[in-house]
Parts: sequence; C-alpha cells; structure tokens
Amino acid sequence: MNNVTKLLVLGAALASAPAAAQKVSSISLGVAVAQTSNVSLFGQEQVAGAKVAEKLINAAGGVNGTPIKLVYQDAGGDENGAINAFQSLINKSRVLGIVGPTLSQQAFAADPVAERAKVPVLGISNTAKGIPQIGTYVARVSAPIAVIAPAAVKQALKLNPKIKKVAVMYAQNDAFSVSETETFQSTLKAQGLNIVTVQKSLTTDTDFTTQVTAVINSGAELVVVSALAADGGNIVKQLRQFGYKGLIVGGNGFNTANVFPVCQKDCDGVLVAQAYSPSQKSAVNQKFVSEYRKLYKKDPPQFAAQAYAGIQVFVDALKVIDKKKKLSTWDLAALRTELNKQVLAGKYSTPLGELRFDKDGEVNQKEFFVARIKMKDAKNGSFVFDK
Ligand code: 1QQ
Repeated sequence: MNNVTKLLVLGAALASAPAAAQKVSSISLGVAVAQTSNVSLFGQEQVAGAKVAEKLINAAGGVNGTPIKLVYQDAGGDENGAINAFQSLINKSRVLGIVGPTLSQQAFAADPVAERAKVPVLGISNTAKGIPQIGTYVARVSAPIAVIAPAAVKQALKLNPKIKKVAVMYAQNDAFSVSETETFQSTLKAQGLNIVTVQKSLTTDTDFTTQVTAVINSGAELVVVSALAADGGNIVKQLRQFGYKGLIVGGNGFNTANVFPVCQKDCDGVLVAQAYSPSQKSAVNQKFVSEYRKLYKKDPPQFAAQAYAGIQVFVDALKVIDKKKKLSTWDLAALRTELNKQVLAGKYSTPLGELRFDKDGEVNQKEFFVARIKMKDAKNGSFVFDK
C-alpha cells in the first residue's frame, strides 16, 4: 500500500467512525405529527399535549435531573411527509425515539424507516390492526380500534334498543378507516343487527350526495362512520341536510373538537368511543388536566393525552436506564436499542391510566369511555361523557 492509498483507507475509516460511535449529546425525543394538511386537525391537539408533557416533565426534573428536549418535525398528511420527518429526526436531529406519525396510513410507510435504523417508535394515535407488528422497534400507546370501537355501538343500542337496520360508511383510502369499519361491522353482526348498506368514500371527498342518498334510501336507523375529521364531519353534515334523523356513531376520526366547525350544529349527538377521559383519577392525569386547562382554556382531548402518554413512557424508561448507566456515557445506537427494550419492559402510570406492553409492543390499557358531541353554537361544543 502506498502512502496515498493508506491515507484514503484511513480517511474512509474515519468518515464511517462517527456514526458507529456517536455519543449521546442531549435527551432529544422526536415528535413527528401532522402540523399541516387536513390531518393537522388531529396533529394540533397532539402538539398541544406534547408541549404540556415537556413542560411538566422538565418541571419535575426531566430524566433524573437532565431536561428533555422535544424536536418537532411536521409529518404532513401523507406517507412521504411522515417518511421525511422520520429521516430528519433520526439522521439530523439524532433523537433517541419518536412519537408519531398521526395516521396509521402514514405509520405503515414511515415506521419501517425507524425499524431499519433501530430507533424506537411509539404510536400515539395509530389504531389500525397490525401497527405493533410492523417491527421490533414499533409499539403504541394508542389502544387498537378493535378494543375501543365496540363500546360506541353498545351505547347506541342502549339509547335506542329498537335499532335493527344499520348503514356503514367508511373511507376506503385510509388504513385506519378500513380497519375500523371491519371492527364495526363484526360488532354490528355480533349484536344481531342488520347491515343494510355499506358506502365507501375517499378522505379527500367533500361531496357525499351519492353515499348519503343510498343511506337514506336503505331505511337505516343507525349510521356508523369510519373516516377522518374533515371528510367525516362533512358526511355527518350531509346526512342531516338530507334528512337523516337517527343516531350516528363516529369512529376515532371524530375524536377531536376540530370536527365541530365542519359539521357545526349537525355534529350534535354523534357518539364517539374514547381511550381517555379528563375525569380519570390518577395524580398524573389531574396534573395534566389542570396544566392543559391553564394553557388552552379547555379540557384535554384524547389525542393530547395520548401524546403526553407517549412522551412519558419514553421518559420513564430513560430514567430506569440512566440509573444503571448515565445516559451521557452511552453510544447513541446502543441507547436507542436499550430504550426500545426498556419501553417494553416497564409499567406506566399515565393520564390514560396504567399502561404496559405485550411482547409485540401492543398496549394493554384498561379503561375506555363513550362520549357524545354536544354543540353550543355553530363552532363550539364539547364531548359529554356518558355514564
Ligand atoms: C389512525 C387513527 C386516526 C383517526 C388518528 C388521527 O386512529 O390513523 O390510526
């Protein structure tokens, strides 16, 4: 080997060295949620919840005395937005773990990026079937729709035991909506109800005349809608405008106050199952609720509470690791792997109640709720929790 070749070989070795032995410089966690597009109707509430988490966690000493830093990267409303946000958080910001992305549809595309880079991901709003199974580094604090959705159907039957004919509507281009309608349809059948029509739409649709007309003509006494916030809100509005008078069950896409300005007065009465209630009694939740009210002048919604819980799980796991070996002494890659292991091993007292994970990273959560939308005027309303 001549001297020039030797230098080239050495140069190549040095260039690849930093990635392998990158030290941990700060406790950065990534937040990859939708801050733009229609999906930001959910993402705004996730950012609000994450901000409260950062504030309260750092006020309580962060990770054993070291503050955490949240790095926000807009995941937009589609797959590419989520992939780009993940890549930036992993390679540029060098975060320890990521919460997000907002939609299951995005998670199926972006989570494999984190899996390949061995960076732990916690879904905070991904409820479709199959999310934790994407990979070893993927878990979620958002309970799967399969365990939440049936509660809303049962509540509808309690309010009107005479219901027999049900219309089902869903957004066929969205992974969550497709997964949720499967759960809804099997729940309806298990309850002995008759599905009289199934109507498909797209999350980008704004005119649902065809679907709504078919629903009205079917004579349905209950309509069950799986869609996102903007399309879902418009479906409800058009159902009422066309004269539908029966009960409506909305899925997780209705779980935000941001649907209120879409369906306005017509949102009134829509039943929505929830993985969170502000009345949950734990000390951590009451602290979260009072800080959220102070900052935003309203009760925290489910998506904010789930964002809080995701960040808290990472922080609680990091505290355990740090006690065994100071975080600042770890290599980044090794710590990411250890964090993933510790997340799955722990038990967490969060605003969602007590959480733990199975070996796939599926969340085990105990309490679920059903709320009903109650509108005060055209834009403002609230979720009223049925007992
Ligand atoms: C998912 C959902 C959406 C409604 C989250 C905003 O549950 O995509 O899984």
